[in-house]
Amino acid sequence: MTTVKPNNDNKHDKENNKDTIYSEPLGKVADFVFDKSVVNVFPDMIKRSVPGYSTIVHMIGQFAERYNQSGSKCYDLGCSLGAATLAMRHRITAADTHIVAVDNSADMVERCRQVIDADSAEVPVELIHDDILKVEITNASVCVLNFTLQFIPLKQRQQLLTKIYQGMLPGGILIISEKLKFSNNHHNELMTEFHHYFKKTNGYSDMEIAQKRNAIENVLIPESFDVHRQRLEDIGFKNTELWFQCFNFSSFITFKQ
Ligand code: GEK
Repeated sequence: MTTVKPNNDNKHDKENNKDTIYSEPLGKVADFVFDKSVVNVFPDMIKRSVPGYSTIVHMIGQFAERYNQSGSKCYDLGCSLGAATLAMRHRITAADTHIVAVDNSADMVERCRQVIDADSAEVPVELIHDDILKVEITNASVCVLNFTLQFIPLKQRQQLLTKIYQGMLPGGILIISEKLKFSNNHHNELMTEFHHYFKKTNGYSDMEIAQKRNAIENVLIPESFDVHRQRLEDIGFKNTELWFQCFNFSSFITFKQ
């Protein structure tokens, strides 16, 4: 079997930026990458695939409004097209605060720049094309990993979160949204089934769901909430709590005191 790169060929769907990347049968499905074909359909893809995504993005704005500190930075790590950046940008009120948005996909960053330039809010945004494992984090009052940590190799997650902790100010908040896995197999399968049904009711076919699952399985590695919390508390974060969950999608907050 040959490995076929998925494509987005239907003219009507293309014009509507509809995600049809896995709508044709593929021989062997290649690992998922955040390239131009994904960038073109990303808002549609994430809205139809991640239950609660819009609510989570909106609430990131509310957290940023509450926790941003004068003269500090707010980081959007793995910013994609800047949804969380814009949510924060429109809610931050403290003087002399700016947002640092980082993504390692050149295609994402290029499109994100257009999105930010088209937005008229005043808070400055520094957009960086780099690996979040490499960027320096300093003077941070708000840090966001909105469905990004799950793409970081397991062995590097502790190192990344430690760097974030060290770069945060006392009183700062870290917001992490992740796909979860559950230790109870029955519950894990049930949540997976509910998630797939959510995608089906959003117009994805069984074949699209199955092919996307294959493409993502080596790339997106979920962990349980207990594993996330233990690692964060080992690093020094306090009061790690879930504030949102729908099936196997979650968002949690944790603090530097
Ligand atoms: C949103 N937060 O819409 N360094 C930088 N970026 C990375 C890395 C890395 N090592 N690994 C992955 N990414 C966004 C959604 S999407 C989630 C985040 C999803 C980037 C990757 O290029 C992609 O843009 C993003 O993390 C994950 O609020 O697609 O499920």
